[in-house]
Amino acid sequence: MAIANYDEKIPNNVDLGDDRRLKRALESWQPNFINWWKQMGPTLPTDDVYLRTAINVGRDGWAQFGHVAMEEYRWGIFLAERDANRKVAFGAHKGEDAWQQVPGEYRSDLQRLIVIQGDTEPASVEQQRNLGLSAPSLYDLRNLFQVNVEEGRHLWAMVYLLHAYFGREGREEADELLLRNSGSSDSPRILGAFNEETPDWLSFFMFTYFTDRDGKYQLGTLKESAFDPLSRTCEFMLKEESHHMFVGTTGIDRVVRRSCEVMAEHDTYDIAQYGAIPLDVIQKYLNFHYSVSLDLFGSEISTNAANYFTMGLKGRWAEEAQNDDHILQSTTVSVDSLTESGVITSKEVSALTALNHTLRNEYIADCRNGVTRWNRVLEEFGVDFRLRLPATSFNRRVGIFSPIETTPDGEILSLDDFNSTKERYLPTEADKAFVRSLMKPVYEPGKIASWIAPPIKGINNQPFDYEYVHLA
Ligand code: BYC
Ligand code: FE
Ligand code: FE
Repeated sequence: MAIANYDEKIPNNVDLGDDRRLKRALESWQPNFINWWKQMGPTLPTDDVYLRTAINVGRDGWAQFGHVAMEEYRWGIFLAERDANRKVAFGAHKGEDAWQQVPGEYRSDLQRLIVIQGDTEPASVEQQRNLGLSAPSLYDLRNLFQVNVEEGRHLWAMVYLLHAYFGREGREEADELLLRNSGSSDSPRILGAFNEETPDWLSFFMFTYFTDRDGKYQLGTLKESAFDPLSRTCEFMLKEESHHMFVGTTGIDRVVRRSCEVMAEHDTYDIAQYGAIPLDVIQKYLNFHYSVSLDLFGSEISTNAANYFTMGLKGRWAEEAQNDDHILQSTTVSVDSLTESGVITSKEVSALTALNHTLRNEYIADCRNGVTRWNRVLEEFGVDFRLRLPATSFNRRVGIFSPIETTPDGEILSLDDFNSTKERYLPTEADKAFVRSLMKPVYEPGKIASWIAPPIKGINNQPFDYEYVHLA
């Protein structure tokens, strides 16, 4: 197992020291990254944070914990170990050796996928930059910063590929990744969800639950890529990703739990007055974040997706576990569709063009697990309310449902009816202002804000009242 080399300016397990040109190119990108981090990264000044840093790519002991100044975090390049016998598992090149270089004919498509993936990583750091100012506890503050530094490392992962395999164009794209900004009117981030705001911690937990989970599924498909360096880098990113989703799952769990406690204490659903978040507001936030995350899967029927698969660039979730020919030229599946008169139905299409839809279904099934878990908290407290995922047709901007509006139950509404009732389904300005009003920072070790329950345990066996962050 290659141990990461930490003597280098850029920690890595890719023998960067042996490639002077590449090393120099990345070292000249590095100050731009640091500059971006200072301009667009976390705004709360800190001395140090109890962070996990990747040190090894194996199963055990891959990370080490310690207090570090965030600007000195060792963002590095780590690829999962190479399997010299790896074969392409799907598409037209199925059975051939995995590629160590980029085939010329696929260069621009592959570069595009890597740029889109890379663009989301710094976008999320930008979206979350002000959250440190209102953290509910030092434990949560530390988790936010952990997510932020790792998303920064995921940007490094994509920039490494662009620099190492895509020549001058790749280097230009790497520069551009630091120039687009979330929510910017003249140079926004590429995908819709990454230009939305994450102005409060309820949004942050929803984002890490629903949007980071799109990351899990997209990285899972890129991990199958015939282009081996992409596959290996995604495999390692997925390891870090599970903590991001843990933050989301447990974050929402703790919000729901606290709301239940306050409801039980005062025997009412009307808990805003007691500084807790009403369940219907939580549901509206869920509706929003889930629907914009569904948009990240692209159109249900996509020739891009079919081509990526056939070319071998992007596989399916758990490709090798799929029980078919892995070529899909003659397979059909049923996908959602709309009739001419706008009625929701389904139709049979080629499995190849439906790959976005198929992946989205895997994602939806995974999302249900969180909802089930949060509903167990409601059950535990004897509360009748249940959280649920809205219909796939609800609040969509991408894909077949984008021309219509529906209720969360999937009932079609006219645009007027939707606009006049949407305050029941989506966070209103008043809801957002209320949630923001609760976001008072709590920086004392062991203390927690009124609207969220403490975690069951701390990070890396430290207690909840550990000094996870030292403020400047
Ligand atoms: N917003 O055939 P279509 C993560 C574009 S998250 C704006 O429907 P396709 C993370 C599309 O580009 C994971 N534009 O879709 C999470 C195309 O444009 P062109 C990110 C959109 O191509 C939290 C056109 O519409 N990784 O890691 O099959 C924190 C028609 O495209 C959107 C990836 O997404 C949208 N939502 O699929 C931090 C993986 N959707 O080519 C990080 C790489 C579509 O006509 N990307 N368009 O100009 C992909 O695999 C695909 O590009 C997509 C779209 C799945 C995104
Ligand atoms: Fe990421
Ligand atoms: Fe993430």
